[in-house]
Amino acid sequence: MAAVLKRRGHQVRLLAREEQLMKLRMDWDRADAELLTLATDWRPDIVGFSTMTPSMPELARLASLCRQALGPQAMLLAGGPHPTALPHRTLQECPDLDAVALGEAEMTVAELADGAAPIRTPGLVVRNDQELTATPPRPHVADVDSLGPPACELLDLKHYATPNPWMIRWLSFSATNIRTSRGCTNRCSFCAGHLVAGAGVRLHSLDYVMDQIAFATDRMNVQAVHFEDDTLAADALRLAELCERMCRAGMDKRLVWDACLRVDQATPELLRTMRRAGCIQIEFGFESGSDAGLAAIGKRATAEMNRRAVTLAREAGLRVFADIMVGLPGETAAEFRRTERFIEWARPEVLSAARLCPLPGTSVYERLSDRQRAALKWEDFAYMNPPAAACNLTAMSDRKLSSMYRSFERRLVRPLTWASMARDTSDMSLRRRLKRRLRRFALRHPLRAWRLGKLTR
Ligand code: B12
Ligand code: SF4
Repeated sequence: MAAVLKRRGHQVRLLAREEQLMKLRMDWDRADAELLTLATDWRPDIVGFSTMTPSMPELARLASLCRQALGPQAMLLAGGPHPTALPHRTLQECPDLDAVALGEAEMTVAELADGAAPIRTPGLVVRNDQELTATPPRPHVADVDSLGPPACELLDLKHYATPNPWMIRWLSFSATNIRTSRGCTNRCSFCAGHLVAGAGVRLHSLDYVMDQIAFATDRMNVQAVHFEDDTLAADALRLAELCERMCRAGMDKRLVWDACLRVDQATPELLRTMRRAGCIQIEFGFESGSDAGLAAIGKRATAEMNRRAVTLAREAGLRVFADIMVGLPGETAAEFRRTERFIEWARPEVLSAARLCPLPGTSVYERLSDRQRAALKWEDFAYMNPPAAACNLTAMSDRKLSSMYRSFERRLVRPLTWASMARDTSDMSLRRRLKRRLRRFALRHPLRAWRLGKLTR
């Protein structure tokens, strides 16, 4: 959105709230003060908030702060998957917002910034006095290259290129993310990806992708790239061609990378080609080790296909990143145990296990009763907070599900994660950083270090 606005001659500032809070060591008051200073010094005509479900209460608070600072003239607008799913409710919960953009909004914000009246701009729900009015839907941008490269220059690139174990999970590389397509080949019942991307997959050209890779290596100087596509292998031939072009450009020697694949897309040839081009890890949305569980979420995969994908990835020399979803609709204790056995067998280098959250706009959400919907609290949609007991969709009691989930975390998720982190030999790995800190401590306080050593021996 920022890139499109800039190309049309508008001035844009980006405030990445997470980056800001990290830099301010989570001092929320200072972060708010910075936001207010930016708003009052710069006095934007439009303030846009990008939000996901857990940050909805925060959106209402920040919109109110901006309204107080900017008065009624500024247009306050929100977008993202959550407002797209529930535009009217978003406007009711955030009384300071003027409008909500639905779906992809590069062209919507561009037209608004050019001066179009909101009520005549497709892709919005607009607050009009006391009424909420939906404008006609906006079609998806067919040629995604036409939007241009992201306006990375608006971000503090050094901050993002600092080595960290989150981008290529549990390997501390300096890394950035690149998206080569929009959309997915499937529509799982818990996934909200289609709300913004729509049906099907739209691909960036390989020239565009290679330019992004060159930006990552030459301008950001990173060691690794995380391809952020829902699935990088939506078109297997194109992915093989991308790998070939990366090898020809010498990127296989300069970069390592990882990507998401669906298990049905894993073939020995494709995985080997990816490995040759510098791929080190594949993220698979296995979700469950049981056929019934996979069918319940419309995954279009089986437990056998999950096992086959693990075997093929290992044979190609790739690390396995397993996404697991616990609390699937109708899940029984026996099915949960099948998932545990699958993980015990696969022993993935990365295991991300989450409890299913009924995200607005997904078929899981649509199937909730009014009582269950009323029990939802948006802040509970973050990983750290378990969803409300009323939203337990399994065949187990909430107590049983919670205790099985806790034991799964204790027995498998944490040990596998610690083992993976301990194996990270990169320069910024947790182990090395800890050793460096201990060495520094021992140099400064030799007596205390000696005593500590005696105690821990
Ligand atoms: C990359 C990613 C992340 C990254 C970066 C997030 C980010 N800020 O972009 C990280 C890892 C941090 C992340 C975290 C989370 N994510 Co995430 N993530 C994604 C992913 C894979 C790609 C997002 C993307 O780049 N899309 C491509 C661009 C073009 O689309 P977009 O970002 O949606 O933006 C367009 C529109 O939404 C709209 N728009 C967006 N913002 C704004 C703002 C304004 C003013 C306007 C007008 C329009 C507008 O216009 C944009 C351009 O077309 C999506 C899956 C997907 N396919 O989208 C999930 C997804 C967005 N994530 C999801 C979730 C649930 C989460 C978490 C809540 C998980 C958790 N439980 O902790 C956290 C929340 C983090 C937070 N800060 O709130 C859900 C969102 C569902 C929802 N209802 O909110 C998705 C859809 C995946 C899913 N499970 O279905 N995520
Ligand atoms: S395969 Fe992955 S990205 Fe595609 S719909 Fe399912 S969960 Fe979403």
